[in-house]
Amino acid sequence: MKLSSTLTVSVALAVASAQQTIWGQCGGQGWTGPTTCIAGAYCFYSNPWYSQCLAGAATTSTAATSASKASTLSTVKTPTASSIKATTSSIKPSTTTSSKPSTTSSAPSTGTSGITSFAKTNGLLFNINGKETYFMGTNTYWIGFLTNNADVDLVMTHLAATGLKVLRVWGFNDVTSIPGSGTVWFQSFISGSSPTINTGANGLERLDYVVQSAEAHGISLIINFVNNWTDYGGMQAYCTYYDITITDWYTSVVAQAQYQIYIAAVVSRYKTSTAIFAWELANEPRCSGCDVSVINTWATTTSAYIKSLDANHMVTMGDEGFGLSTLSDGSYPFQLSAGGYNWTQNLMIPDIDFGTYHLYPSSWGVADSWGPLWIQAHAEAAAAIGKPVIMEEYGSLTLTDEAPWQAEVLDTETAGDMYWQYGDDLSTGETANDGYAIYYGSATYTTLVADHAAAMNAKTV
Ligand SMILES: *[C@@H]1O[C@H](CO)[C@@H](O)[C@H](O)[C@H]1NC(C)=O
Ligand SMILES: CC(=O)N[C@H]1CO[C@H](CO)[C@@H](O)[C@@H]1O
Repeated sequence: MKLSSTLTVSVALAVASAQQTIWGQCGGQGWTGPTTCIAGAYCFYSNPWYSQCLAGAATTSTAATSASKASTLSTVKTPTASSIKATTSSIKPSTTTSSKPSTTSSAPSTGTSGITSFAKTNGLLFNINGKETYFMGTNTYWIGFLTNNADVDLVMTHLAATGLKVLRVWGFNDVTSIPGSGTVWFQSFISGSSPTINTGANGLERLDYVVQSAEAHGISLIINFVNNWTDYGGMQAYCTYYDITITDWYTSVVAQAQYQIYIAAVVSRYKTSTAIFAWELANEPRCSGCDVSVINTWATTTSAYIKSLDANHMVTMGDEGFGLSTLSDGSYPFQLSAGGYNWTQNLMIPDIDFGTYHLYPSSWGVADSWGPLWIQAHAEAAAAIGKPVIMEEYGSLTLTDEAPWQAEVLDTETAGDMYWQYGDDLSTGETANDGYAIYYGSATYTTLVADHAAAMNAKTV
């Protein structure tokens, strides 16, 4: 998911008539409804098919029309740790940062592990902690950026109590200037200095604690290495530093060399940990206007590189699942041009162990009722290749629309589904909400999370 609810406020948006409410649609091809938002909200451009009203104010004074999209996007600021409710009790910055990956494993000491074996595939399913099972999981992109261990433990305790098995977290946090001491960052790209990996107390030690807590609570982690989007730096942080275009990121020798250095730094810390479910190449990689061979070659090279560092763990893409012939109705998400890749072709890469896809109909110009087709298509295509597939992010702003998707997951050979996004009440208040959050303990949490997790865990193998 692209995060957009935590943008820095600077300029108020002019008021107009027929205004859309927060999280409602305010633009996109074919959209005939309101194009301005109520007071206190602004129209945020997501893609050519979808703009959405978000709380706060835009960083430009113009509503996000296609004409203003470039400037809107280029002025978007990276969310700060405080905007994702990091604790105010700051941890001292480490004086030891290193631009080289450590060569020895420095995995945190674990005490009693809740997971005794490495997760692996078994046909179209996974073996998790020694057992073949379907699973439900969720996403907390922010958990590695928290600075309070008790908050991390609280989330893990709640996930385990719910029967959720797999948690996806951001394993990257790229910055272009060094933030204040209480703000977590993992890698810096500062003009005039070498890219630096922060292995200190406000760096990868925060991810260490997530892994340690996951081990103790029996939760498996999917950890990814870079963002397609500019949230937490992303590919754009590399591109600005190396002065290359965004689509060149996948083929640039210098960008790919640093990306691999970063991968090695993270993988070396946890390669012996049974809490790692899989390494993931990127969050929602896309290559606009590129031949499908660009992403396919990058994914082939990178997945082989990860396996050369760590043969214990699975590797997956982290993509949205675009570019699919199976059951295609010709809509935008099925097209190769949507992401600049062929999903089926990528799943055939030997070192990609299972398939991922996401589901956000309202961002893609299709109806929520289209969801089951998307689920069925990926299940059929993955089965033909003989690898498991998971719906690793999904969300509707009408939360109840997700129930038929979950029913379709149960009806198909879909190994797991992971809703976007988990919400909880931490020492610093409620976690981020982009309109899709479902909070632990809420009535919706019972029906859409706890009940579905129980159904997935009980599904006959
Ligand atoms: C995607 O790749 C698969 C496998 O090579 C191929 O069968 C399919 O035709 C491709 N899809 C498109 C739309 O080119
Ligand atoms: C590196 C790259 O291709 N990033 C892409 C992320 O997604 C947006 C939306 O499609 C593209 O514009 C970027 O080029």
